[in-house]
Amino acid sequence: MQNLIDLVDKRLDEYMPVIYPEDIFRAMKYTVTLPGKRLRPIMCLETTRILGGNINDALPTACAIEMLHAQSLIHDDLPCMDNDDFRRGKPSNHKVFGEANAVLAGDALLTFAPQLIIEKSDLPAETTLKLVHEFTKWAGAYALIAGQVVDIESEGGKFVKSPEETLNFIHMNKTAALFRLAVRSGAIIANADDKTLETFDGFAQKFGLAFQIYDDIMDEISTFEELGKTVGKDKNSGKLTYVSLYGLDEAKCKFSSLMQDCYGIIDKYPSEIFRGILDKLQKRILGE
Ligand code: GRG
Repeated sequence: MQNLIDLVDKRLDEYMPVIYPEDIFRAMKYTVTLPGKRLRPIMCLETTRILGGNINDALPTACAIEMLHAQSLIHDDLPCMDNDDFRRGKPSNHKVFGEANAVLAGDALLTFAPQLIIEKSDLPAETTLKLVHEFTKWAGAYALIAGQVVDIESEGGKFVKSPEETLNFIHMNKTAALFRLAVRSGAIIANADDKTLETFDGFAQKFGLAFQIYDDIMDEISTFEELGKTVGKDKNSGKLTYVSLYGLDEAKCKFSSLMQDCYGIIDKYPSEIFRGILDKLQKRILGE
């Protein structure tokens, strides 16, 4: 796992030289290179590997997905959104570079990421086109952005659908979307057939939901030191989360059930990495 993280970190650094005007490149690199878990790029690389592809072919896309994730974190932390002063254990992007540069750094990452897939992937044109299509699909208004919009709406008490449906919509779009992007991209790079791609997509949907429940529970039970961001924020802002809707115990049950589904799917593949990720999350929440 650490080898893959190092590989991704090295590439992320290489892909973003700081040139004039330096402020924008510094702001972009700041959040991207802070120590995150790198779950999405690792899941992209590992999907490619276990499906018989070459992880070198997947590195530009894996890094592009981490840039998209960093972009979403930068914008999520802005005062007009979640208004969080800390991220990955350090002051949020806008706290260091100012709001204008943080907005621009997010925009720049969002546009630079697909550019990277096109310029650095040494893959057949049709594969690259599929990757850019996946990227734009999951980053856009029909997925990630939709999740964030409904998240913000729900915080203000606006519900068009039931709270259960609203929560599911938020989690599927705000969180599961990027895990789906990661494994679908990995499968496309490995030239997987449609059935295999759908199997991995199904895994990512379950994992994404489980991961957001994990995130919701951690907001309740964890510390700033462990999370690297303000804790207890969801509760204080009246956010709709699994914990606020169902309570801590029910949230843990739902998490556990989704994790079992994830193990069931991934057990068919020889992957220490996927199992390691599941084990780590499960141990932290359920202690087993
Ligand atoms: C695409 C234009 C455009 C906007 C994005 C701001 C926004 C719209 C979406 C926010 C999405 C968001 C912040 C979802 C939270 C998902 C989540 C659980 C993040 C934490 O992921 P970790 O724990 O973070 O993997 P690290 O720091 O470890 O990478």
